[in-house]
Formats: sequence, C-alpha cells, structure tokens
Amino acid sequence: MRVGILSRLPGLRRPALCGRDAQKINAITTVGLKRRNQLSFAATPTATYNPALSELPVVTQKKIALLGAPGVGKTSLVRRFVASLFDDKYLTTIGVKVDKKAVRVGTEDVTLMIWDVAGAEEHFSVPSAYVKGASGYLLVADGTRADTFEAAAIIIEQMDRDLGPLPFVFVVNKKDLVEAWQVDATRLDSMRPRSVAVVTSSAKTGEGVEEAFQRLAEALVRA
Ligand SMILES: Nc1nc2c(ncn2[C@@H]2O[C@H](COP(=O)(O)OP(=O)(O)OP(=O)(O)O)[C@@H](O)[C@H]2O)c(=O)[nH]1
Ligand SMILES: [Mg+2]
Repeated sequence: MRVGILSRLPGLRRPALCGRDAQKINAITTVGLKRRNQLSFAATPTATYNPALSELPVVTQKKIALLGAPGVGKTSLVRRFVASLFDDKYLTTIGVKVDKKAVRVGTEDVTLMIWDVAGAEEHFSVPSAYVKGASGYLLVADGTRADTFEAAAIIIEQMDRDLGPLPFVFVVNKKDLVEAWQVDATRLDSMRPRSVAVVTSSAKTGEGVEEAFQRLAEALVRA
C-alpha cells in the first residue's frame, strides 16, 4: 500500500480507498484518536472539579511590626508568643529581629511575619525600612512607665505620616506589676477609638499575649 507515502507528499491529495486497505486505515486512525483523547484528558486534570481541594484552608502571609519605647517588653512578648518562654534579663534588640508564627482566623491560616523593632531612645523614631510593607502593628507601652505612652503617641503620628493609617493593637504590658502601674482606665480608654483593640498583657505570665496577636490578625484578615 503506497497511500501513506503519497499522502505525505505536498500537493498530492489522498486517494479514495476502498476494501481492506480502507478498513485498516480507519482502524489505525480510530486508535490514534482514542490515544490522543486519553492523553489530552490526562494532561488537563485541573479542569475537573475536586471538592476536597475547595475545603483546604486559605493560607495568607502578613508582615506585622512590634513598636514601642525601649524596654517595654516587645521582644519578651514575641518570645512568649512564639516559644512560650520568658527571661527576666534585659538584652536590648539591635536593629530588628524577625520571627514567624501561624494563627487561625476562621477558616484561614495566617502566617504572621513578626518584625520586632528595637525601641529608639531619640524621638522614638521608627526606621522606615523595618516597617515598609507591614499590614499592621502591635504598639507596646509599659504600664509602669507613663513616658512610654508619650512615645506610643509619637509613633502613631510617625506611622500615619509614613505609611498611612494602619491597623494596630495597643498593648499595655507588665500587667503582673499592676500595683506599680502609672496609668489609669481613662488613659487606656483614650487609645480605644484609634486602635483595633486595647489589650493589657504580661509577657511574664503570658496573660493577654495570644489575644493581642490574634486581635491584630483578625483585623488584617477583615481589612
Ligand atoms: N515583670 C515583667 N517584666 C517584663 C515583662 N515584659 C518584659 N519584661 C522585662 O522588661 C525588660 C525589657 O524587655 P524586652 O522585651 O527586652 O523589651 P524591648 O521592648 O524588646 O526593649 P528594646 O529591644 O530595647 O526596644 C526585660 O528585663 C524583660 O524581662 C512583663 O510582662 N513583666
Ligand atoms: Mg527588644
């Protein structure tokens, strides 16, 4: 049978076939088509609906920063949250330290990239390189030191100016030393309108720590 050769030559039309030759060619063509169909079906599995996949949780990643005056307990809060540990020693942070932890918000897994920024003595200024790209922040004050509330107010102004108004949770830390606190309820209430939430915490006992991070994560998912 010379049909195969003839049909491959340009300009030549495939001659009409009849009898056994035609049957053979039809059989080959049908097998070829079947194979192709099987292959093309196998090569596009994403086209089929898989209900199990639709139930997988959505994973989101968010950068958050911990901001506040030196010594308020930013690093201690992160350590408590990420590693469930606390240390009485004060080792000031140099620059920034990044940690991460996942939290659940509804059906969503939110991975928090936590930028623990050193508290600056001078003008409480926050280096913009550390907060760039942040979705929100924990603003930390120390209940035993009223001056750390002034620092917090300055930091809000600076963040608003540099990045626009971002959601933040105001955290008043060192609750285990509440007898020595220099702030009253009125002072705490003054922060409520601006912040997502005001949370009192102790990195030492762990009280309020999960809540502070969780409230921020919820606000970021809603945003
Ligand atoms: N009693 C008590 N002490 C705390 C608490 N949180 C932090 N501290 C102590 O306060 C000191 C400063 O804590 P850090 O976490 O290093 O403070 P920071 O805000 O990271 O300070 P910088 O890195 O210098 O900006 C340390 O001696 C901690 O042990 C707390 O909730 N209760
Ligand atoms: Mg620190």
